[in-house]
Amino acid sequence: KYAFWGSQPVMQFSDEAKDVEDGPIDAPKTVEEVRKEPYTLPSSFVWCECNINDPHEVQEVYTLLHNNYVEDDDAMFRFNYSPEFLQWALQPPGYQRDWHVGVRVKGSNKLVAFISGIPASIRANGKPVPAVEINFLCVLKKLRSKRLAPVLIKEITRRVNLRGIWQAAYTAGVVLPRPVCGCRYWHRSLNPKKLIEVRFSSLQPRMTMARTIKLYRLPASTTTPGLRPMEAHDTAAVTELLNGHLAQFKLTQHFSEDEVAHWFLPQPLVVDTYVVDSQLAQQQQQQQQSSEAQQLPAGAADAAAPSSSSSSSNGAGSSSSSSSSSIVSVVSFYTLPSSVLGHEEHNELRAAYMFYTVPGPTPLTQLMQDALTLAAGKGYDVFNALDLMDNASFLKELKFGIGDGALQYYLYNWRMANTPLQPKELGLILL
Ligand code: NHW
Ligand code: EN5
Repeated sequence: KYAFWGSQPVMQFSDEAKDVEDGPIDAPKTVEEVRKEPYTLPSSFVWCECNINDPHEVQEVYTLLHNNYVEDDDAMFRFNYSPEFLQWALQPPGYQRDWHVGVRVKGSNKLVAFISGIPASIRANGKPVPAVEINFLCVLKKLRSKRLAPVLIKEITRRVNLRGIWQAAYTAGVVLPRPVCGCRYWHRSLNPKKLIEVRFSSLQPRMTMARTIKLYRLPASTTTPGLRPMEAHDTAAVTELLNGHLAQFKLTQHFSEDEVAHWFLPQPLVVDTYVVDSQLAQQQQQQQQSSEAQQLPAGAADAAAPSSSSSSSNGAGSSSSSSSSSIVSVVSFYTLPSSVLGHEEHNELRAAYMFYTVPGPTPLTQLMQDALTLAAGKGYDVFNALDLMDNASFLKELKFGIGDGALQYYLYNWRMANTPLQPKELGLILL
């Protein structure tokens, strides 16, 4: 068992929690010592670099994943990352083209396998660990169980090591040596009728369809005053809020401003980020009060309206940051549809996945209720979240139900004391 992973610099199940200290597993190496030649593939295949900016090449990666990527345990749904999403996911600041690794068939040139890495500043127990995040490992179904995956993993390791990076973070649905944390997926129905039709969920005993639809109905509009889409000029404020919030978690990521702009500025059908702008909240409150005042008999209006001279602009904003920004909270989600396999009527499930969220002074449950409202309004069928960070505090109240899938978190060439972590100690989200 684990012929490959047993030979890699990863924590092993045999490692005892008590004698583990944080740090690298392999003896430190230099770039000069890294193997210069690519690993050998079976003779009918060749390595390639996938140029994700080229519309044809991103389509090839899209098609490989569309037909061969991750499915649920019953093979009813398969992740269907869009080409636009792949371009976003694979090209953050500092991305390397040679970390978008493909395998093609000699002669036909067909793309049959893929693996990718992107740079990320990981923090483990407060210590910065320069790392890559590995994702989108995929081998064509017809080529499974031929030990191609270990070759892909060794080759991307070599290419990452050639740039002086020695650690990686990755997630998987399967258990390998050795998870740093195990999380569960939770699901919030937005379109219960469709979810039941495609058998993503089932009608609960003693529930009718009509009662189920009513149970999951969301308001037409959000409730948090000052909630609006993030804009480019919010980047510095969001960076400060996000890094400040994430610092409490034992395993997390640290974001530069450029990275925040990349990962959070809204892109339709890729990523959605909303901020709570306390200044806007105050304006909205004043507008509401003055419109309420107009409903009153003449003369009463002056008494009801707040004195507009007291616009000490940064009122509520003072609660969190030293800067002069009025941004106090952040909530975000990304779009990852799944193909519905073998269904007559429906072929796609529209899913939103909770991304990073900073509650600030806004109750997290309220912020997430607004995220659900926004996602429902945009036509998503389901909103998914993991039980990490503070999510356990809202999942049940907001009518999320636990899924049948788990997500394991891993580190390559880094040991962490006192692992596995509890999900609430984990502050890292991979796509
Ligand atoms: S997790 C999603 C992975 N992709 C899929 O599940 C798609 C559908 N499945 C496939 O395409 C997110 C194939 O089944 C794959 C395995 C390609 C998964 N991670 O070639 P063989 C990510 O992308 C081990 C790691 O015969 P196969 C994260 C397995 O335990 N290892 O299998 C990726 C066995 O090793 P063992 C996995 O089914 C992180 C060996 O592969 C794995 O034809 C990668 C068998 O290979 C998985 N998800 O292909 C690690 N699934 O020891 C990055 C199976 O048990 C490490 N295996 O004998 C860091 C690198 C960078 C370091 C930089 C310093
Ligand atoms: C790399 N970034 O298993 C990630 N999904 O629960 C790679 N289940 O959607 C690793 N089986 O529970 C990803 N419905 C690992 C996850 C792979 C995909 C996966 C699970 C996560 C999932 C659904 C459908 C199950 C279909 C049958 C599920 C129940 C939802 C229900 C809603 C109403 C309230 C109760 C729960």
